[in-house]
Amino acid sequence: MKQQNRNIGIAPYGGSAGGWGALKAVADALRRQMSFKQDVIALFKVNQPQGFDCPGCAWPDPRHTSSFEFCENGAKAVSWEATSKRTTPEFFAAHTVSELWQRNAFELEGEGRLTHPMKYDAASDTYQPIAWETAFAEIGALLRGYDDPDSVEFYTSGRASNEAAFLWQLFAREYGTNNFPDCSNMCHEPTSVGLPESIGVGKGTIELEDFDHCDLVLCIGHNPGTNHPRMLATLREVAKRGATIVAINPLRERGLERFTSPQSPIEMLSMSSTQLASTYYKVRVGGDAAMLKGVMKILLTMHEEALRSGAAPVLDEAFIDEHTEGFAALKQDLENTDWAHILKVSGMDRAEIQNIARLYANAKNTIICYGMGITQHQYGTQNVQQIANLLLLRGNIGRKGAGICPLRGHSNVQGDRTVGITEIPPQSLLDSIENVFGFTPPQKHGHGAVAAIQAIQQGRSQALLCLGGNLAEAISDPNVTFAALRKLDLVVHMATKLNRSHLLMAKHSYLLPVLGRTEIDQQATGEQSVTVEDSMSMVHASRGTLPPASPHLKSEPALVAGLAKATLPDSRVNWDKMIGDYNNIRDAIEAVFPAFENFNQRVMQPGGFRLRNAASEREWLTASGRAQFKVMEGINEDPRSLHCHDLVLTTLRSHDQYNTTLYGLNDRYRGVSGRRDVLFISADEAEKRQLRVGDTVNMIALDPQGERTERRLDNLTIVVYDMAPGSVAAYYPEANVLVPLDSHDTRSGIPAYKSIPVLLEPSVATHAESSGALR
Ligand SMILES: Nc1nc2c(c(=O)[nH]1)N[C@H]1C(S)=C(S)[C@@H](COP(=O)(O)OP(=O)(O)OC[C@H]3O[C@@H](n4cnc5c(=O)[nH]c(N)nc54)[C@H](O)[C@@H]3O)O[C@H]1N2
Ligand SMILES: Nc1nc2c(c(=O)[nH]1)N[C@H]1C(S)=C(S)[C@@H](COP(=O)(O)OP(=O)(O)OC[C@H]3O[C@@H](n4cnc5c(=O)[nH]c(N)nc54)[C@H](O)[C@@H]3O)O[C@H]1N2
Ligand SMILES: [Mo]
Repeated sequence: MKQQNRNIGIAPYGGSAGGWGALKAVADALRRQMSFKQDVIALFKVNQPQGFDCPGCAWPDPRHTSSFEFCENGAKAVSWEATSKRTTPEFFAAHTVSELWQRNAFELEGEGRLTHPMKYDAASDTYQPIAWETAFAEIGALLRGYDDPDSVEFYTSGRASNEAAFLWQLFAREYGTNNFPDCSNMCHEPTSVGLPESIGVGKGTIELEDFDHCDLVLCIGHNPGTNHPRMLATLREVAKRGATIVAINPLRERGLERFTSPQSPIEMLSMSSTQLASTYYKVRVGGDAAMLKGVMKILLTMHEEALRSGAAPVLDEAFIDEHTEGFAALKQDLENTDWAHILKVSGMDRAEIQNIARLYANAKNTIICYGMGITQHQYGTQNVQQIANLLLLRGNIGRKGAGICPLRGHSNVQGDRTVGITEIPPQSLLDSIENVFGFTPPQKHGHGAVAAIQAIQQGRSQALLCLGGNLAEAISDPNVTFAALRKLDLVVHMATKLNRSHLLMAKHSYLLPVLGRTEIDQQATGEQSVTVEDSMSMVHASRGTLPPASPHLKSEPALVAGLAKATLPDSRVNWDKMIGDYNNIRDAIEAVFPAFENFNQRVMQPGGFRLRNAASEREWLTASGRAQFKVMEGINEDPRSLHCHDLVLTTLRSHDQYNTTLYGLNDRYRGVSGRRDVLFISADEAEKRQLRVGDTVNMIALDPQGERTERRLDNLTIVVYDMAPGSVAAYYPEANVLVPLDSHDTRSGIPAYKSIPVLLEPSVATHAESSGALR
């Protein structure tokens, strides 16, 4: 059973996050992608008051950014977009779509920026150039030909600016549908659904400055060293101030432990680092609600003891009385939850949970940050609401230095929602659109991402228009999804680079190239800016500085307007006026959404402005006007975890990846290089199965009853990693084959990408003679 060299590229990483390794990675990325002159200009303008918003992540910029904020993965995102490589008509002529299908994501996007509008020709199995006007006319005619507007899906990925997204929803609603599948449905939908019920707004409540005033930051289920690297600078300040950071994550992530700031000459030259999290708790995958309930259960006990002994109360009773409802029900639920379950499902010791509760009880101001480790579960919405409960117990919402901080994904995913990308539009939005534009938008709720794929699969939807993204690869169940998309009548992709979604051919398929954030957007009245909203409700302008990758590109707003004009000859919207000067789009946004009062004026201030967030002022926009303690439904925890399948798989991003975009094959901080075919497992779990680093296994998905399914991922190489019991981890999107389309949160519809019960079997390569599961 000996292995030959299967452990190549696997070696523990001993350094801190950031530091020289990050600088080297940037230099490598730049060398591969762009010419020197461009990179200096482009990077210098990232997240500067006059520059463009970094397409990397939605972490906010310090107010009035004066110095260049270095970020490795931001630099990779910029250089990936500003590359000098091109995917031209000649390239498409030389390669059939079937041939391109054989390439991996890295190779497809690695060809560089799309340069011309293209249309698929089935006879030659190639994409061929088409004139913009012809493409618009053909797509418009097809869209006009469908009897039911609800058979068309309008997908949005979160890079679209406020201006593009606003026009997109206006076009779709005038066309007659609320079908808005978007990347948010796969990302922070549990936040958008759960938080309005709890605190009346579906967003985070803090501002960046709150980190200057907190005593405790709990980081649950997010990996900032990779996904929000600029957050490390904030955490570093928090740690240096002596405030406490606690990480709760099944995997030990270097970015939460130690950081060498490239901005600090001392740390760089002395090769030293700042310790971030003081304590690191390895919760079992899917065990967060159990852990949170355990913490709250202890707080209740501590509170009662304090009252008995005359010590200071642990819960903020005045806040609970004045501002909340549902405390009695929560208390009841916590009393009914037994410790055996909590410990089994969370995979933690009672002492660990007690320690978190103590830290929390002793902190005056607490911020809880969370990411996909919380949301992408069958019970994602309830997970989010348990976090809100914990904060409400000590009045930690709506005051300085305290609050909830969902780490948003794409750089404008939050803004897209704010300006109307939602399949469940509130009546106020529909009324506003009618008042401002004079057409009656559809009332019927539309499809989110999973529902859209299901509608396509069942033949109820026949057209899919994608404003960016890579829906087919991002969503669960690629086998079902790929087959479904190939049955479409019409597919239109608006994109910067070639990806797998573009190779799933419908009867009529168009691939239309767009300007990226980094590029100059020239319209009738001159160069235009767009706007974006970050994770903390700050809206600011973004203006590209580089010449467009090709003279044939259209900006996203102009492209959407072109489609709308060709589809809706009697449109009530003056599309040309909107496009001629984006100030007109912003005026329209302001007319529809009163929160954008004086939009054009306020967004020109350096750093932009903050959208009002009622919960941060303790105004609760819930039905009763109070914040709500929400009890988690059903039995106490995620019933799937409660079965306590031996192993639950979570799917992760590597350090060299932006969602489905692969910049490279390394995952530096987790000690993996040059490969992605790995499975992370703890030493104990590996030992139990007699597995060692470099062994290969096949992974089979189980159904909720624990029965084997047909879904499998073969020949994964074992990486023994410091992580929670009962948990394994593999990379997204490769592991999406293990997630059935109907495995999602019933409340928000988010696919359960991070709680997949699995079993391991020896792969033939390693254990030819043995069979049977490695339970
Ligand atoms: N460079 C880069 N930046 C990005 C992205 C990118 O791909 N690359 N993607 C962007 C997008 S769209 C998003 S949504 C964000 C994503 O940012 P994150 O939320 O950080 O995303 P993930 O990598 O999916 O994983 C999050 C963390 O959750 C942990 N985790 C997994 N399962 C569980 C669990 O059950 N419980 C707990 N407590 N933790 C768990 C994992 O170990 C991992 O550390 O980043 C954005 N920024
Ligand atoms: N298993 C598993 N699956 C997941 C996740 C997970 O953690 N695990 N995470 C989920 C999450 S959080 C998200 S957000 C989704 C991501 O889903 P998407 O947002 O659909 O996917 P991306 O990979 O970000 O899209 C990349 C493509 O966007 C296009 N693009 C890049 N920049 C621009 C631009 O400026 N304009 C336009 N028009 N196009 C552009 C390029 O063509 C590129 O190929 O995936 C989800 N899927
Ligand atoms: Mo995301």
